[in-house]
Amino acid sequence: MIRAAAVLFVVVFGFVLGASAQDFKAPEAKGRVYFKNLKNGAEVPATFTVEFGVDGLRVRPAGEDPLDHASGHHHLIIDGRPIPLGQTVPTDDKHLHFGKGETQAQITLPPGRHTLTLQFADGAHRSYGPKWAATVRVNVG
Ligand SMILES: [Cu+2]
Repeated sequence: MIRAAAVLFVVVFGFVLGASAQDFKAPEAKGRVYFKNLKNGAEVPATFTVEFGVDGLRVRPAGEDPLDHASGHHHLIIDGRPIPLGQTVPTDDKHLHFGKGETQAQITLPPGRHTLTLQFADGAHRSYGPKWAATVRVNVG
């Protein structure tokens, strides 16, 4: 049993390591990501729902196949910038991953002006770059 677990660990870990930089490819599809329910300059309450849209790529849970670059998952970046192509999206309170394939989220922001950036990335969280990002300014009342 222990041996089986060790073998499984090597296989899984090796697969994750195997999906390294040289395997990264930008999507060939044409399309875009966009905020479905927010326009630039939108006035929003402190807690609000953000709906994520993508055309041209499929939404797929993270980790299923990091080499499938016809799919990926959404990330929401608060008061930041798009992540350069191929770079891993950080995980912190300003970089939210929606690795279950979520297409919307409820977030809470402090009052004032903020930017929200939607960033699409592959199953290993490697960014598809500014071409697959969208940014809106919001004003939290
Ligand atoms: Cu991610």
